[in-house]
Amino acid sequence: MFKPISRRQWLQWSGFSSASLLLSSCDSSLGSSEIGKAFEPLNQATQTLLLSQKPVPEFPVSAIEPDKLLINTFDQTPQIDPTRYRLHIEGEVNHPMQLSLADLQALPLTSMVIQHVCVEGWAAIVQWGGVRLRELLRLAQPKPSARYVYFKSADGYYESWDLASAIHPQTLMAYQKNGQPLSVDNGAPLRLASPIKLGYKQSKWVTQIMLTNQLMPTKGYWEDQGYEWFGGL
Ligand SMILES: Nc1nc2c(c(=O)[nH]1)N[C@H]1C(S)=C(S)[C@@H](COP(=O)(O)O)O[C@H]1N2
Ligand SMILES: [Mo]
Repeated sequence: MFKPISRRQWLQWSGFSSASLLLSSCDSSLGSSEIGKAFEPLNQATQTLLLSQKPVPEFPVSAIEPDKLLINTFDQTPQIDPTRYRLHIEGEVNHPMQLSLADLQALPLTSMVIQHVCVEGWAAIVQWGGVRLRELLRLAQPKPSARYVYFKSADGYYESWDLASAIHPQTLMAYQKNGQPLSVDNGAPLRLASPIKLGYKQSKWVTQIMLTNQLMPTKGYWEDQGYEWFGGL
């Protein structure tokens, strides 16, 4: 059942090789033709998954709890120069990409007020603003073989999600919190935010999104120490 990952896949994921980036015709800025692809469907299997997704009810802006979101970082806040920042999208996609912050901010902005729940015993109602991960994947065009989405962060954190949760309409790559630019401690320039997963699934400082056809032996920073993988809410 479980197939060991290929060397190439592992190298891509662990970031020891940039060969995949060099081989792909990716550009650091989105041309108008790339933007046009945002209106193309995802692949057929993924498109079918979309039909099964119900939005989670959101809270009014008045319910935001600005002091309740605690900074929770396993190690140290990484240093990222926002002008040099690139989000890499690769793996089982037809169009590997590198997106700058300007590229991301040129895409449709979605805002939502949801509850963030940390298994350490706290929760906070937060407003997140950003681009739907679904839109980014639409640009990258997942191959039919894509089933999982790995997120790599600048502090060494890593996570993996099932594809259905990744393309949920309320799964965002956020760059705003409570109507302001995201603070560095909260994951700037870009973090995951979604009302369907526990706090530890919501990677901060995401630099790489890699689609895979299987779950690898390393599933997530906390999962590899015993936390449950799906982490659903
Ligand atoms: N890169 C990275 N992302 C991370 C973490 C981390 O240590 N590193 N901690 C996770 C946990 S356990 C929680 S509860 C939330 C906390 O987000 P916050 O610090 O913005 O409140 O981030 C999640 N994402
Ligand atoms: Mo957490």
